[in-house]
Amino acid sequence: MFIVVASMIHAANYPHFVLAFTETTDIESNPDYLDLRPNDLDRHLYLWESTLTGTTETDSPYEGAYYSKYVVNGGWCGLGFINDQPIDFATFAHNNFILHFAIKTTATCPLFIKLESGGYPGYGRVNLTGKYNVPRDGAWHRVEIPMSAFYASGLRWKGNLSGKNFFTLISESSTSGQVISLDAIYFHCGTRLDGTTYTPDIPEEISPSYPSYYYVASETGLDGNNVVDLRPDDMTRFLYVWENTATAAPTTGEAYEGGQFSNLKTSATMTWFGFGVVSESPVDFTPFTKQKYTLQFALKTTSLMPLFVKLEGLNKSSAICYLSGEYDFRRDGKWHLIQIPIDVFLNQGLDWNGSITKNNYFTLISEKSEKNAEIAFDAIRFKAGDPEVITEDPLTPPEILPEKIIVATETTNIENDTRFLDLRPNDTDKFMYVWENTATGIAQDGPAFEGAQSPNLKINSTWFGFGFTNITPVDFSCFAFKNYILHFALKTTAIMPMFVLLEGRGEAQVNLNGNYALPRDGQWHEINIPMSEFFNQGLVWDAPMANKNYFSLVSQLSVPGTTIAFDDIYFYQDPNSAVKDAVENKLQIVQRGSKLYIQNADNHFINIFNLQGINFYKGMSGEISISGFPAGIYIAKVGDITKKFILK
Ligand SMILES: [Ca+2]
Ligand SMILES: [Ca+2]
Ligand SMILES: [Ca+2]
Repeated sequence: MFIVVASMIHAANYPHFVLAFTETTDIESNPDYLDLRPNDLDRHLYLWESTLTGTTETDSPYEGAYYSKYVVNGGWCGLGFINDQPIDFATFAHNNFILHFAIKTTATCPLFIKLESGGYPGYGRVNLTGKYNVPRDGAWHRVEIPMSAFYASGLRWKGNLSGKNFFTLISESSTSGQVISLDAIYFHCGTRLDGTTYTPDIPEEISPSYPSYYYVASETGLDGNNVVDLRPDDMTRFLYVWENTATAAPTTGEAYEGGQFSNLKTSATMTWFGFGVVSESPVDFTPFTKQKYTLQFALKTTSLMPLFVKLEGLNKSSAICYLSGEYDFRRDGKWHLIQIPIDVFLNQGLDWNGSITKNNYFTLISEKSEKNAEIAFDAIRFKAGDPEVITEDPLTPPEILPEKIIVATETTNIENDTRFLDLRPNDTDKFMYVWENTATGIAQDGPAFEGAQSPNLKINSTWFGFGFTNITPVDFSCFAFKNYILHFALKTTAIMPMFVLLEGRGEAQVNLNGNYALPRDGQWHEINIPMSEFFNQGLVWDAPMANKNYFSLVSQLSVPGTTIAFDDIYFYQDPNSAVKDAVENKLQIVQRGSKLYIQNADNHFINIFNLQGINFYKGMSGEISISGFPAGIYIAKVGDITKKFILK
């Protein structure tokens, strides 16, 4: 077994401090620091819509010689730190960061921290409740929030980020004249700027004095020692489907556990759906704050709708976990067990330190639901201890891995040519469309970039977008087995921000600035974006998909009357990594009997593939059962580190 203190191990070559508001000096060209402090050039502090007034004060700052004092105007108020130009946030994928800030206030309003990213939902949010309950006593208090709390609530910080707030403090109900002071806002990986060490909450060892299971939906295990029955009984405990957003649907196929499961069909008209489980009589939840627990539940669906779990607690606290990123599951109509450590919720400020009454202790929600979609659930429980090691059925590679996936080209004679996957509009089941008449097709102006034709659009409004979508499912799993690059050409004189939006399971957007900027000179320009830019933000393309934009271009601030032409949109195989790279390095892999132990100091996601690219394991635990692995050569991928190993 490898025992490592995560906070002591840092990935080399990536910054260990990310600064938003500190007085740190002499860090120019020091690779340990990523300096995001406002510079009045491309990084700014915004006080939103004059909802508060800021001054710099020098009386007893928390850090250095000064701090910022904000007087709120009442009601909704907020401030944010934002970057205009792309900044590489890869360090957040390699290091376990902790957000640090100091706050001093007597304001009694609820407060939360929101960090932004691209894609959906596009942010993560942590309330200053529960373990982050700041005494409103007018003295300085340090708040430290593990980034995992923001990731679970939807934040994706992996690659390039621009035009997003990397720190905000918000209240939705402040009282005019109240004062909030801030200082020392930065991110660290265990060692603070002042050299002191952050100590994470270490839960106690599993104790028989605390329940081993809390069952929310189960037919088995109830006769165990010291288990708690939280199943709906229609007397004191209830399962509610909210506002008829779904109805019970017939159950077909095997249950995940026991002989029964539940199946819901989402409404034919509504665009959200949710259900919750609640108790009308008090249930002691304090054990959740004393030792480790893991929320486990099984889901089965083919719907691509985004889903999250929300848990509610005392003092109006709540926390959510998106079933994407680390907690993503395949939408293949088969059962998948989802496992979420309770820390993920407590670290968002969920307050379960007491008896819970009328708070939903389990909910499953989609705020962008698909209509008439079925979702089955079973075996909802809280289990003492860490997640179990589970081996998922491998993802099957498609029979054909195309070299090129074409969206808008004039390529001919490719029928039955397996090197191509043709996603061009055909007026049958694949379409290109402009959103809400935000632009109109006009005559081509000058030569095409490729072939003879290039569509030309005249923009009608202050935002515009166009996209390509299919109504008959197309298998996108080639994207899980090969590295592709998105290629397209644009021609415009319009000075407007633009981003490419791709949808699937999850979605992602890449701004056309920085490496992907194009001159607005009325000439053709090619843009190449590696698909990793999108996948880093939580987009998953590994299954058949329909009704999703596999290419769209959007501007949220466009200029009516201007034109934009596009051409030659396709995805091509990255020539530098036709087969996903396997680089040998120091990663420690040890086999003992039927188990494999992989060093995973930074709590990265571990994937194990065979040389055909079939995934044999996916999870956080470095202790992996290999009894089901055939002998052969495998590739372990831990974060961005890969290593080949042989099982005999
Ligand atoms: Ca200061
Ligand atoms: Ca069952
Ligand atoms: Ca063309």
